[in-house]
Amino acid sequence: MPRLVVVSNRVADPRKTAAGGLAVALADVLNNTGGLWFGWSGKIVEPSAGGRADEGELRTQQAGPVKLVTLDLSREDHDAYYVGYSNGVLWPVFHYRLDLADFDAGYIAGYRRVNQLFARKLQPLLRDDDIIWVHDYHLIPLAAELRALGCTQRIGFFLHIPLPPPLILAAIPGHDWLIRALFAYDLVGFQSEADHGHFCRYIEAEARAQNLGEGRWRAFNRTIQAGAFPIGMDVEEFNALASAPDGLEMYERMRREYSRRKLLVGVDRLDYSKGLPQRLQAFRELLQRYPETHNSATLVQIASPSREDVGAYTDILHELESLCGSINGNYGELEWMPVRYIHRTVARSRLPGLYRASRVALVTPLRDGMNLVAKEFVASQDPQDPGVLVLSRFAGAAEQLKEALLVNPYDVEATANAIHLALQMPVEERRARHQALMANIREYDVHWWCDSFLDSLVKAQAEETGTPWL
Ligand code: GDG
Repeated sequence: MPRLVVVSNRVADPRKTAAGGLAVALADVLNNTGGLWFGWSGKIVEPSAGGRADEGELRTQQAGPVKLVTLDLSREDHDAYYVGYSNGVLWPVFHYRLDLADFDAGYIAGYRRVNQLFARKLQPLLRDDDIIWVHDYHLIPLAAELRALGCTQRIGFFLHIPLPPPLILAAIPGHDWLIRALFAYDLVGFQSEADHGHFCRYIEAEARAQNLGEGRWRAFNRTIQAGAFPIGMDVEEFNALASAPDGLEMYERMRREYSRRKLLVGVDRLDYSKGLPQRLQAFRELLQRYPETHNSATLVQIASPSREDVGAYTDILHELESLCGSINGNYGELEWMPVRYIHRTVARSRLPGLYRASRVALVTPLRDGMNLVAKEFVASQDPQDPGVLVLSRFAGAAEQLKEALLVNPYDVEATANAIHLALQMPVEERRARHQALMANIREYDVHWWCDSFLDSLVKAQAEETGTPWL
C-alpha cells in the first residue's frame, strides 16, 4: 500500500483525542498506511538583530506509526502568509465578505514564499509512490510548487471552507493564478455540491476549461478530477467521550442546573462567519415576541478565542459583549440570566454532555464550509428525547441535514420563530427528525470522507501533456 503524506498548515498529534475529529480520522488512515504529516509547527522565529529570521529547521517526531514533521516560520512570512493572505484575504472572500478583505499587495508574495518553502522542505522527504493529500486554503499553490521541483506523485487537495461564486472569487487580485494552481492537483475536493458548482462555473467562464464529464476537467494542459466530499464526524470517538466519566458528569451537572429551564446551546470559534451577532439578535427577538420564554429558556453560547491577531476578530468580540450585556440587562432577572456567554475554550470531553443536556442547538453561520458542531450535536442526543437542530441554510451541512429546522440567519424574525418552534416541538417529531439526521451522520462519517476522497485520488491521476504551467 502506498504511503500517505498529509500536508496542512498546522500538524496535530494524532495520539491526543483533544485534537478532534479531523486529526483522529487522518490518524486512522495514517496509522494504516504508516504515514507522514507535514506542516507549520505553530512557532514563529523572530528576526535576529537587523536580519531576516532563518528558515526553521525541520523537527521530526514519531507518533506511533505516523511521522510528524514540522517547520517554523519567520515573523515576516507568518504575518504575510498566515495573518495577511490566508486569513486577511482568502478567509473573508471565500466566506463572501469582500468588505473585510485586506488586499495588501505584499501578502500574496509571502503566501507564495511560504508555499515554496513548504515544497522545498517536503520534496526531499517524498517517495516516488507516495500519495499526497493537501488541506485547505493556506496551501492552494503547494502542488504547483512541488511540480515545479519535479514531483510527479498523485496529489489531492481538499478545501475545508466554502468556495464563493465566480464573480466574488474574481475580486481577489491574483484569483486566476490561484485557480490555475488547482490544476496542479490530480483531485480537488469541496465540502458541498454548491461549492463544487462554483468551481465548475468559474473554470468554464474564466479558464475556458473543457468539461469531460464525470467530474473531469481539462485546462492548462492538465486533466483533473473535481467533486464534493462532505466531511463527516467521528461518531464513535464522540460516543466514547460522552460515556467517559468527564462527559457523564458534565451531562448530569447541566441537567440538574437546567431542570426547570430549557437549554439552548451554541458552540463556535469566535469568527465573523459564524453569525453570532445575528444569533443573539434572534434570541433577543424570541424573548421579545414570546414572553413565556422568560425565565424558561437559557442560551449558553461558547465562543472560543480564535485568530486574535486579525483585526476583524476584535470588532466582532466587542459587538458580542455589548449584545450579551444588553440582553441580560434588559431581560434578566435576579434568578435568571438569559445568556451565558463564555469566551473561552471548553474541554472537548465536556461538549457531548453539554449538547445532550440542550433542547435546542443554534448553528447559524452566515457561511460555513460544513460545520461539524451541527453533526456533533445530533450525535450526542438521547434518541428517546432528542434536542432540535436549528441550522443555517448557508452551512455546507444543510445540504445533508435536511431534517433540521433550516433558517436564514439574516432574517432575525424568522429565526426567532424557528427557535420557538424548536422549543415547542413534540417528542414524536423530535424523534423522527433525529432518527433521519442520525442515519445521515452515521453513513457519511469521517471515515467515509477519508476513504471516498482517497479512493478517488488513487483513481484520478491527471494526464499532463504540456509544459510547466505556473
Ligand atoms: C473549518 C470550516 C468545516 C468549537 N469550540 C470549541 C471546540 N470547538 C470544536 C467543535 C468542532 C470544531 O471545533 C469546529 O468545527 P467547525 O466545523 O464548526 O468549524 P471551523 O473551525 O470553522 O472549521 C468548517 C471544518 O473546517 C472541517 O472541515 O466543517 O466549515 O470552517 O469540532 O466541537 N472544541 C473545544 N472547545 C471549544 O470551546 N474543545
